[in-house]
Parts: sequence; structure tokens; C-alpha cells
Amino acid sequence: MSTGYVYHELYGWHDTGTHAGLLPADPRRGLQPFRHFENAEAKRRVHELVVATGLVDRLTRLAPRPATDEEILLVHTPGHLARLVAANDTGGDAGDGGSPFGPGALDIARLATGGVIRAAEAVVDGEVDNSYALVRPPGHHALSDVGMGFCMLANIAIAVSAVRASRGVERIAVVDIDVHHGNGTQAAFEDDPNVLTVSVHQDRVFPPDSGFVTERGTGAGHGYALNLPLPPGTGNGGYLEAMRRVVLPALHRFRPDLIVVAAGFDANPVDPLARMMVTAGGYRQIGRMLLDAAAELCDGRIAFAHEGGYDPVYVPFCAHAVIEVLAGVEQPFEDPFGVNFDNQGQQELQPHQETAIEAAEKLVAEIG
Ligand code: 6DK
Ligand code: ZN
Repeated sequence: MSTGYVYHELYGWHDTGTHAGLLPADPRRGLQPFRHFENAEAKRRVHELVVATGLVDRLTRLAPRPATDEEILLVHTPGHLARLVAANDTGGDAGDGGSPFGPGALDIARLATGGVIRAAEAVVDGEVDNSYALVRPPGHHALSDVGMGFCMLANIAIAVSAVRASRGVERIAVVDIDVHHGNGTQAAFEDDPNVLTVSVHQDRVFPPDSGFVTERGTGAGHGYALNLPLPPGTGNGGYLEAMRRVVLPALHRFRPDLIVVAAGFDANPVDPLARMMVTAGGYRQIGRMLLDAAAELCDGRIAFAHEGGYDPVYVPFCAHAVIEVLAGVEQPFEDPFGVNFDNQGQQELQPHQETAIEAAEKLVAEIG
């Protein structure tokens, strides 16, 4: 068993500046400078935990390389790339005013995308059994012609397109468990029946007007985009039921050659950007279910790419649990917060959560 692991110090150097929450700091409006929600801390501390517990010794380090123009243009328009190139000396914003970056950020974004490509290629080539790319900036909101939601380049969509082009992998399923809708990945493959995108997220958080269960892909891709918007407050019970009744059956019907996971950890109980309650123990079980599905469906070929997750204290335990599962660690490192978070009220499936799950469950049968 070997698990590929991508991390680069430069991921921590991507500078999102001083924002007052999600708005540019502005004393005239009472907006005090503060670090942007998407800062290095949570992700750097994931890496530090992976090193400090010794988990890193059980992983195969994979060095990322920058994604090329050719790879980026598999998903993005020349105009989008040109804008990022033009802003690379000065810094700028990826598109929505909430996705700032400093000088040289495109170089780091290329290394993040290249890291996800490396993680996927290593799995497809059989160099490793599975892989985890702990990258920054994130990617699942970036559209072909514009960045948004802290994302500059569509890391996963580009990696999926790259392994299809370079390795001839035909059918790829992307499972997005970030608490926000994976709108960018969905858009990239909207009309493509060979890429299944499944997104489980908190109902209408970001983008606030997408991720509805009625969004199912277009043209030949109809049925191959699946969305499960869950109500705020959903915990381990609701998420595991969503896995059992929607995500796993969808994967079994689709029969992918490779699974890519958009691993966001912002559905945790103390995240500043969402209102869910998935604990490290919950993430561990989700990771286990996805790994088992990969074993059954595609010789275990599964690559994880890190997305969101903003609490610097708790996110490391959530990601660490998933990486342990990938590496087949038998004696897991104990999540010290588990005793508190695992036993909070309404961790079990609630009726209104089940209603949301049923709506998506009905659509699974139509995946061919
Ligand atoms: N932005 C993510 O975790 C990113 O999915 C979440 C992005 C949430 C942005 C919320 C928001 C503004 C606000 C003001 C102006 C513009 C944009 F991509 C991931 F990192 F994974 O309201
Ligand atoms: Zn997110």
C-alpha cells in the first residue's frame, strides 16, 4: 500500500492579504484589517500535523511541478490566463473581488494545479495506490473565464482533463465534499457524459445561487452532474446517509476508471464559513467509504485534492484522519476534540435532512 502526498512550502506563501472577513479592509467603513479567511494557516497546520505525528513517514512524497499553459487551457479561456499573467507582477483579484492574490501568485497557483495533476497521474500510472494533494489556492469554484470563491485555476477540472488527454483515462468521477458547491468543476464537464460530478454541500452558501438538486448537466451530459444541497446543521449522521444513499450508488452506477475527491473540510462544526457539524471521525468514515468504492470499482484508483476548511485548530485533525485512511493506518491518531464534537445533539440524521437526501437519491437511477 502506498499513498502519494503532495505539499510544497510555496502553497503557504500564496498571499490573500488583509481582508476584513470577506471584504477588503477599509477603516472608513469600520472594516478592520484581518487575514483573509483563505490564509495559509489551516493548510500549513495540516502539513505540520502530518509531519508531527509521523504519518508523513508512511507516505510517498510527490514533488509538484507547475501546470503548463497547455494544461490550463484545457479548461480555461486564453483571456482568463492572460489576465492572471498580466496581474502576476503586481498582484490582483481572480475575478469576484473576494479572491485577492499577491505578486507571483500565478506561479503558486500553477504549482497547486500541477500538484493535483501529479497526484492523479501517479495513481493512474500505478506509481502509488492513491494520493492526497494538500494544495493552495483552492480550485473548485474557478470557471473557464473567471476565478471566484478564492480560486484562481480550476485545479481538479484541469487535472481531470490532463489525465484524460495524457493517459487516455475515459471515465472519471469527481466527488466534492467541500461544504460549498463545486460549481466550477460542474461547469467544466456540464455536457460531458464521461465525467460525473457529484457535489454534497450546504444549501445555497456559495455560490449562493447554485448547487440545486435540479442542476443535472446539459445536452449529452444530462444526468452526469448530481447535486445534494443539505440543510445547515447537518452532521455525521446526515453526511454518512448522503454517502450511503446518493454518492456511493452514483459511483456504482457510473463505474469510473478513476475517482477524484474535492476534499474540503469546511463542513466541520467550528468552521467560520459554514454551519455544518462533520467531525474528524465523520471525515474518516467518508474517506473510508470513498476508498472502498474505489477498491470495488477502479482498482483503488482515487486521488484527493484539498479545497476549503478554515478553522486552523480543527481542520488538521479532519484532513489527518482522511490521509490516515488512504495510507491504511491501523492505529489512528486520536482526534482530541472528538469527545466534544461527536456527541453534540442532532449529530444523527434529521428528518429534513433525509428529505433533501431523498430528492437526490431519486436521480441516481438515471445515471447510465
Ligand atoms: N465571497 C471554498 O471553500 C471557498 O469552497 C469558499 C468561498 C466562499 C466565499 C464567500 C463569499 C465573497 C464575498 C464578497 C465579495 C466577493 C466574494 F474554494 C474553496 F476554497 F474550497 O461570500
Ligand atoms: Zn468551501
